Amino acid sequence: MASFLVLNGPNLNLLGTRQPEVYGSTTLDDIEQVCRTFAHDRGHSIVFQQSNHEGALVDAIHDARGVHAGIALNAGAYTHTSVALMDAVLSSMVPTVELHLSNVHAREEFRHRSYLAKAAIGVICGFGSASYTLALQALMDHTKAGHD
Ligand code: CA2
Repeated sequence: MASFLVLNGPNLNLLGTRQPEVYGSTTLDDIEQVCRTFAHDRGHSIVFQQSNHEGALVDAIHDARGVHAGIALNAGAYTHTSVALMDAVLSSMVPTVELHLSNVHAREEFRHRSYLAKAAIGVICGFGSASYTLALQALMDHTKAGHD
């Protein structure tokens, strides 16, 4: 049994309440339930967190070392701006999958750049809330394959 951290960045607490045409009507609580069930059904557990603060996200990534087998990270807009989060993922050495609800490559140019992608084992985007379970599946496969 392994534990995985599902970490969410700024404004994702608003999911399901605004801009449903872009982000759908599923709330972050709904996504947490789906992730929890998905992990439990496969004999694993998750810790689910959200913060609007860059430093708190850095702390959560640091604290994951030695505790979680992997991180499913939707860093929201910090994906496109934050060298600090990239450095945190690199220094924690916890396998991390970058994920997004929307297909960032089909959106504005500024969303095409990701600092996190340099540090992540892979990137999943564009599948709505299913991006979360796809990211967890990728982390479980990675862990099972014997990577650290
Ligand atoms: O598609 C994703 O998951 C994003 O990470 C979402 C971020 C965006 O900045 C990234 O480029 C792609 C934005 C999250 C904002 O979520 C909201 C939810 C409801 C209403 C307003 C914003």
